Amino acid sequence: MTTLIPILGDQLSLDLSSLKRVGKADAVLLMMEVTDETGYVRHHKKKIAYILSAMRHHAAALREAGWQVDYVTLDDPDNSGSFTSEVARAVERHAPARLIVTEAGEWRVQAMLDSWETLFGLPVEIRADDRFIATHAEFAAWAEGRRELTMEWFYREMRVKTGLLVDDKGKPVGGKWNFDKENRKPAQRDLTMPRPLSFAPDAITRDVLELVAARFDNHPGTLDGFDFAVTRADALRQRRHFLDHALPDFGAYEDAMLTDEPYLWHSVLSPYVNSGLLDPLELCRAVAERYTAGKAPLNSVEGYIRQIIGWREFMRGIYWREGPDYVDRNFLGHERNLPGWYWTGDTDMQCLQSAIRGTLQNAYAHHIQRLMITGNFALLIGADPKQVHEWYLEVYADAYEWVELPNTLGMSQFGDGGLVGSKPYISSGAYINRMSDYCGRCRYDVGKRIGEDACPFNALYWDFLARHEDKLGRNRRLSMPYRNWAKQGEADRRATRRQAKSFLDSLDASGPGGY
Ligand code: FAD
Ligand code: DLZ
Ligand code: SF4
Repeated sequence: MTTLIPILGDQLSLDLSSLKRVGKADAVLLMMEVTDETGYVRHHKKKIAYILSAMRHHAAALREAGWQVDYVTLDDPDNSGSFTSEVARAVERHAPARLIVTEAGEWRVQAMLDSWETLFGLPVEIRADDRFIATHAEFAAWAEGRRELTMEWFYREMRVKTGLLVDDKGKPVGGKWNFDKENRKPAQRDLTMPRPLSFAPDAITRDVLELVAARFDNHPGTLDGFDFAVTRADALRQRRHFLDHALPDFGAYEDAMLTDEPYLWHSVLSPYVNSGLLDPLELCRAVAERYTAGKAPLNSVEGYIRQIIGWREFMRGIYWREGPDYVDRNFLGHERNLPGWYWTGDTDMQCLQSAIRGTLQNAYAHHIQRLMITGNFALLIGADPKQVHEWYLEVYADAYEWVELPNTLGMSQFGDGGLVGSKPYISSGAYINRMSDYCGRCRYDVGKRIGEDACPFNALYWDFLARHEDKLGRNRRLSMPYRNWAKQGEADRRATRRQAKSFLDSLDASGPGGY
């Protein structure tokens, strides 16, 4: 009795739930490179190269572990282009008695999985993805009846559930659950700064790079310098390198930004965690051990673990709880096109130029660049949140809708009206100047609000608050800036709004966005 087990591109884990309690001799594993997946947005070239190469290496690892793998490449002339049509062909080839599959990471693909039983007239067992810490039911039960869904409360439950940094009385190690206040230092350029490891492409990766160069030339980003880990062994090397060299200062410099330093003390592990090469809980345990061994301070270790068992799990919970229509929310009614230079980095605003050029080069930007540079600017100009979402989904190697959408539409663009974040993440130039070295290199003057050389973030910040006073004026967390705005003289307020309008007009005049 053959069992057909489709393995999707973000299910690259040897102990995936669909592989448990299945006899290797009776199973065929199906992996599919399909144009539906490579083309549902214009993924960055490096993102496609990473996923296809990691898939091919994973197929080899599965075979080595004794599984039979049926692998369909993108350039197979018979490739029919979608998960469903490829499973249909595989059903013809292998005549399975049943299918087992681990649930998909997003609504779009889950709908395909849900249709298979009827379509193929075979039993289809869809198993929960146990690489996550909270089940869907656990998140739903936690959220049920709460007026506000606050990540911090959810995170504490995940700390207790996993036992990470919790003592034997259920209390947080160090006496506090959260050390975020210690994690807001600006960084200085330093010759001893850590750098992620670089992995030279092997023959499999070189084949993939050739394929991607030929087929996805019109996608954003570059393939130059592709050096991702594409196997679990190399992803583990990257993990070890992070633990040894960057974790101790991760916390202190978590929010810092420096020109031409795309990685700072970040782990750069998200592509590996999200596609399955690294297990999130195993990673958190390795991080916690560094604290126990006295090799990394608590603010760094707690901060890192919070990102994974707190934010990452919370975002997944929100994504599945809110349903497939979440993507259409637009609480602030924003409709502006993203400027075309989001796909080139050709702007003289140094902060945006640095974040976008780094993104196009590396398919990576660290969190505070995503949130407080590209996200902040898009929100201040009133960009259409769906366009912003598609941009983030395209350009980052770690972007899958379940994690990208709540981060972008929810946390960054306030499109859900405050479900993910209790206030919009906006700032004027002052915050960017405090946390980075961008402003000193910029043609704009961060100290000015009015004038040809005034930092655009300054007028845009106040204009945003003024434009949305009806929706945001009663938000307790914005009472200070609204009081401050009210105190500014009428003439100053008018001048600020005129300055913002002329900047926004010039953006609109520069033509439609899009790649
Ligand atoms: P580190 O700073 O080293 O953090 C450690 C790990 O924590 C990350 O690898 C990641 O797994 C997790 N993490 C940290 N913050 C978050 C968060 N807010 N949500 C979920 N996980 C988190 N992350 C993605 O994995 N995919 C995305 O598509 C994505 N889109 C984002 C879009 C926007 C607008 C914003 C503001 C954030 C987004 N994030 C996304 C979250 C975060 O920016 C990235 O996880 C992080 O930058 C990845 O780099 P790193 O591995 O060096 O992270
Ligand atoms: C993102 C992506 C890309 C670019 N290509 C493939 C592919 O060819 N085959 C595949 O199995 N997966 C790919 N993926 C990842 C899938 O989109 C991802 O597994 C789904 O989003 C899961 O919901
Ligand atoms: Fe960005 Fe303004 Fe600073 Fe220039 S001055 S880098 S636009 S914040």
